[in-house]
Amino acid sequence: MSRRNPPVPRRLLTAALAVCAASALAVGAAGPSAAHDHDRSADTPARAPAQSDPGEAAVLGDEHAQEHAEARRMLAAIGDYPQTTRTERLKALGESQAAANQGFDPSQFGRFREYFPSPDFAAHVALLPTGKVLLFSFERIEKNPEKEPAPTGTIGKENAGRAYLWDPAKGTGTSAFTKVTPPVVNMPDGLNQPRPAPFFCAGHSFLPNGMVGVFGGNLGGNGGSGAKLSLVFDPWQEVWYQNKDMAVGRWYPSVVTGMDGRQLIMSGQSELGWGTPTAIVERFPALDRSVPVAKTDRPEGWSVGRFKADAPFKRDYPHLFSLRDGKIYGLGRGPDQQWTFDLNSETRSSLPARPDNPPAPGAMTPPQGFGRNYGSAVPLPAGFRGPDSVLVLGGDRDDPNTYQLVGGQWSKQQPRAFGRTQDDTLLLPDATLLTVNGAFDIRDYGNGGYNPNADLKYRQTELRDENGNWKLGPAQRLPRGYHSNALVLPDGRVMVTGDELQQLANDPDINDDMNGSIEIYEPAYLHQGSRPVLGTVFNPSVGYNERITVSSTTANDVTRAVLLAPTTSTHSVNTSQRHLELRIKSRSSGFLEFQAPPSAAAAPPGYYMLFLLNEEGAPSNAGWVQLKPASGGQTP
Ligand SMILES: [Cu+2]
Repeated sequence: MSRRNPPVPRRLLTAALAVCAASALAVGAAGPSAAHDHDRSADTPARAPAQSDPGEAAVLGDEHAQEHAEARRMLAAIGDYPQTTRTERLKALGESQAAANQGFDPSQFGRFREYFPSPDFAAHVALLPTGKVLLFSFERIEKNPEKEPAPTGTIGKENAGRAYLWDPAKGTGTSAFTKVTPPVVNMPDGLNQPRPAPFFCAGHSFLPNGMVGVFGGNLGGNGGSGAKLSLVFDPWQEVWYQNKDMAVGRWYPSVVTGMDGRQLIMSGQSELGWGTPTAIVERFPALDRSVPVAKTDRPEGWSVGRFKADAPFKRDYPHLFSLRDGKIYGLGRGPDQQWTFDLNSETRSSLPARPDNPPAPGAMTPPQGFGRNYGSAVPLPAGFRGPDSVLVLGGDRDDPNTYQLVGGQWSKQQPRAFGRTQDDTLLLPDATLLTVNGAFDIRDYGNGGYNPNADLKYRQTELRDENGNWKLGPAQRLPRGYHSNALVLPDGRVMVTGDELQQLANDPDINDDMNGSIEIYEPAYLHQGSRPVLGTVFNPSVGYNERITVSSTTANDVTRAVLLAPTTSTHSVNTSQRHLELRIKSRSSGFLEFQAPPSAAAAPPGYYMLFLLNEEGAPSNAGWVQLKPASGGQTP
């Protein structure tokens, strides 16, 4: 727990925050408050009350009439959100980013490089084993970022999904994106209005054949009610398959792939609406089928099965991980909802409560057991045999501490610079961690709800070294909070995307079909000089403990080889990512031989990126390796 090298990062922190305060103000001046003359008084406590209507007050009472008056004033104040505001705001963000990042040496902190339009808001992302990225979300019902843009409350055909593939090999223009519309479904909302499946706010993870199983979504209305949708995206054919509905609707569920290659689906608000999280646990595929292993194993019309134990999370989107002991760890947002699940006995056991900080004085106290907001959690790298611990980071805006669960015990670990929610923390190939994105609250960047003006600190990255110490890094261009995402690309760069509110507020052309944006971050390991070269992976599909042979023109410079699981994430929940070292078994000029992980508990079956690293920590471009299930699969 000792802090080994705090002076440098702390000084940079102070400098960066000084820049931050100034540029946050600059953004405000150039942004909506000037161009848009927009009264955010509803978010400012010390303001004159709106004038209530005496007639209304006589009927409704003073307090209720006052609420109506405030609502009318807010609506009148919102008005239009013109393109000039978006353009000026985005320009100001570029300027404040450049100013904030002047002092950051790329060889120590990495740097943000590219920023380009994307067709999708990308509330959900998945890095596919083809190297392409699946982005999906919803058709917007609103262009004004100060109103709710998602059709969460919409019943009928406007409640629809939308999906795209981005192929990084094709660059950053519109031709690098392909539309992959989800299956057209008729939702059980009584309206008989088929539309592309409203699979946003679902949960997802990978199947052993590289496909993405997506469960739940938005039925529409009741504050967020769950769809029973069960879908699979096939990255090889680039199509969606529809499977048999789940037993229960799920809005905001979590999904994790276990050592058996099956997906466990937990939590989510049921079809009855918000406030009805289901305790039912389901499994895909059901036990009457083998798991899909070959690229041609096509889950279509398959069933989910009921898992015997239940999972009574009081809130949605719990963190789920499969750790080295083969158990599923279910870490709820409430501190007292921490469990393990045994896949063989189908039972649930309790873990100690997480020692979260009590709410700060004056902070709004959430109801008992509600716990953290959305925020990141990561299974920490732990060598050849897979992760045996989880670090819970974000989700409490007042608490910068990080909490590690290892051996069934919680401990406080080194804090980050400040508390943030809606953040994403990635495992990088060199076993360091990167936090990007974040906000004060849901659709709140420090200046009130639905106000896109963001405190610059939430745009600032934070980096954790292998000893667990944190330092602040460069600032991203766009603030990204609720519905933000990030993932490591096979070339080692990091893709940052998501958050429809900010993407709407800063859209360079609101009338084209490019709803979103992507920003690319190059970690410091890409600024260390030459990189190892990975040639051919001779065993692209391999069993546990078997040998993986690769060619490399820099074989003698390779000091480390790692497997990094691809990310699929949403709402700061990323159950897939995982980092394993590989033992180097032999080395000859031009070739390297590694030992695959020992078991499916160490690394669940599926596709992994294989990176070679040199002494400076620079990674090669990744090759893909499929770890085959121990007991066969759908095809021998
Ligand atoms: Cu959502």
